[in-house]
Amino acid sequence: MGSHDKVLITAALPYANGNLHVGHIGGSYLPADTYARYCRSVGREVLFICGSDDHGVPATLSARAEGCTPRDVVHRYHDAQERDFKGLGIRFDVYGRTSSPHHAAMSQEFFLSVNRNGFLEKRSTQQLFDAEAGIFLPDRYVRGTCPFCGQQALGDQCENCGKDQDALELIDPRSAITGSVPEVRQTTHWYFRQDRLEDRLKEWLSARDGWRPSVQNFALGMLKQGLKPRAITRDLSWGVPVPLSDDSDAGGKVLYVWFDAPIGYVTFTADLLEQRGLPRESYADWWKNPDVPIYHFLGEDNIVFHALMWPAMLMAEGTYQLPTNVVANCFVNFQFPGKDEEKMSKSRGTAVWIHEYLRDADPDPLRYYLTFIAPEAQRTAFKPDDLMRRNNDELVGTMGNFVHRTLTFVARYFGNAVPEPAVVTAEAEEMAAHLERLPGVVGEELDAFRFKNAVGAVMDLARMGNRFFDYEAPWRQRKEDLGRCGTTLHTCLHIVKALAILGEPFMPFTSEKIMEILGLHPGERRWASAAVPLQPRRSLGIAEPLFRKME
Ligand code: B3M
Ligand code: ZN
Repeated sequence: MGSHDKVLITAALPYANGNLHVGHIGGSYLPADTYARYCRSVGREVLFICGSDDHGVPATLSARAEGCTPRDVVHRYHDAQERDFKGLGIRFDVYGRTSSPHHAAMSQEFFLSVNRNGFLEKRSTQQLFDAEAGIFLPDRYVRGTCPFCGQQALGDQCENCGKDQDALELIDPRSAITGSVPEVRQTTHWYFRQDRLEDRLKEWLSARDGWRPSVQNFALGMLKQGLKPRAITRDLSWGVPVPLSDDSDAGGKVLYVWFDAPIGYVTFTADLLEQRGLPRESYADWWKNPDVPIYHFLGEDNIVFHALMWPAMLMAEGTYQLPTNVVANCFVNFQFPGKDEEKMSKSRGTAVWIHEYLRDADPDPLRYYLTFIAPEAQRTAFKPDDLMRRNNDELVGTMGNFVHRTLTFVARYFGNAVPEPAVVTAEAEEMAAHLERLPGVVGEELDAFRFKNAVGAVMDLARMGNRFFDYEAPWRQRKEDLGRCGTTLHTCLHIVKALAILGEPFMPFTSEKIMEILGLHPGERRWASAAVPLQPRRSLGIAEPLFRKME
């Protein structure tokens, strides 16, 4: 993969009906932010897009439970989620909301194009109806048993096996609102004829290069089972109104949340460009430009929508580019010491909430740990004792210790200025050669979305730094060979600089502190600059501890 000038990066739009926990962050937002930071560091022009998914059943159900309107719910959680992201250093260029008028207009326009191109069809259909509540029960309004895997599932999708569901096929269905057994009633909906795109989707998906095999195979497997026409409207009042209001059947219908939500990526791009003083229409320079790669980051339950339905929608609309890669992660489970792994769940107290974590701990250790346990190929478990151990051993004990001993030594014995590398040594040359290669090595891992390997290479550098420091023993060199001592510390400072630059996508707050101490100007903070040592005689700032021990 070469370096492109422009890159679009999206992270799945969280439903604005609850707080964020570490599973959400580790699955999509953190890898997306890490990748966006890396791209910016190598000089690509990045738009990193996210915002809240305000529509759909989750907001309506929460509103019912809390006795307020869906709009109240999504406003509250939109702000809370945005705060959590900020607190973790997850830095979107824009954080929009799908309940905005601009988004309704964008989605309606998209719907009408797909209709004009002949991919929509109106059908009369049967649907579950809650007679007690007096409403139809689409999607998550129904719970039941998954006909594929036999586990509890929601009316739109099974969280266990990931298959999407037809609520009518659920075994033993119940209304999520009243718990009553729903009845079947007749209604009319617009169907998206994605089945007509099967061949094109198969051809496109099979030709994808560099996708995680799990994602590609899952999507191809779904295609093999065949795509059915999919209802993309709902009998609800909360959502984007179906834009065919002259049609008698269209009254009181809204778009299916999974039809409007991905279009949110485009709406928010237009919002962002407008904020920057450009016309809204310039979103096309990004979304309809074959030179701009598009990366979608998301959790495993969203694969079907991003690898099949959204590309099908884009094909049907006809003027957009298709995603370059769909970077999906598995779920993060939770594990108490000595107990079994389990799903993160609010009710069982096995979810670690971001706002609670941030009340008494720093963001970088969590970012570091979540990258280390990244569920890139299978589910992994968040273990509080493991987070603590890695923080204390690796961040405090290895990286923090190396940076601190280097900076305090230079402050104490070299007047807090970068020493001259007075003597050429094989050890220092070897380290310089490693540092020359490292930006490319870590970058290659990141461009292949292997975040765990990438952060591992950075932590290995800190370990090498400590070994180098111990081996050279500058406290002895200082008395025996001051020239060589200068070379040692010059090399150690170069390692510190490389740790700051290459570590920035993972631990931005810590990197910022180190870069401040080293006095790096913007040009020197660039990725490639990690290969370049600091200029001798340049004076440094005061060292401060980078990490805190966790109890
Ligand atoms: N809101 C599902 C989720 O939060 C959904 C993602 C939309 S991305 C376009 O898991
Ligand atoms: Zn299932």
